Amino acid sequence: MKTATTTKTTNKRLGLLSSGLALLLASFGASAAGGNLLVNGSFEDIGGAALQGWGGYTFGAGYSDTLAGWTISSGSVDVTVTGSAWGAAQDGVHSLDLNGWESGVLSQQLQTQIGQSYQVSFAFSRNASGAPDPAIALVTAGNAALQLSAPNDAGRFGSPYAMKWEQAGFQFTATEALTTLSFSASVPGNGGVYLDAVSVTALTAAPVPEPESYALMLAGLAAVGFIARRRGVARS
Ligand SMILES: [Ca+2]
Repeated sequence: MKTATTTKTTNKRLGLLSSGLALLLASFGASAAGGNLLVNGSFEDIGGAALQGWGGYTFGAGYSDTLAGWTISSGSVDVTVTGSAWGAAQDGVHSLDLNGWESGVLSQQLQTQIGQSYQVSFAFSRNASGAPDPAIALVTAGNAALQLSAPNDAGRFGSPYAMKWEQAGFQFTATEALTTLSFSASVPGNGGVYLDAVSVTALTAAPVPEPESYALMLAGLAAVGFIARRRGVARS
């Protein structure tokens, strides 16, 4: 009888202790989530955009179609389709020329955590049929920036119908609760830097836990302290 009672009490204590630890792990695990924070980073969602006469889709000021997740604050951008006469995507079937009918500025606002570091990654190429040499674009996020230069060298970026892609990226640390990732074409005309598979991911857990994490940690410690006290009382 006594043995059975003791076992039951111990299980209850272990249950309380493990639920406290589970809360602790859950609260810290949430801040280290590593998914892509961008919407439509691969430009696969073109909504109900109308196919243009040149064989792709144009988005921007003066065009009725909108590109899910993204803002085109200046000029226009083109989305081209693998299998058409324009472009061969690096991911999925769509990729984006930062120069639509003219140089474009493409951006997306992200919810970020101040002090948290993030990785920006993407594939880039160039419009091999018409872009200036080199095609140039500026990428910014928070206080970090990267200039992309895609020269028309010996097939490095392939042909208009079979583009070759290169990987690029950089890191930034958020200083605001909202951070804007922006791609700006730096060359005139209707051909420029191509983009695909854009992602932003959190690099590590935030260095400073949120207040609710502290609360959970204290609750966990209190539970441990309570169990220790109970054991002390039982022994004496
Ligand atoms: Ca794509």
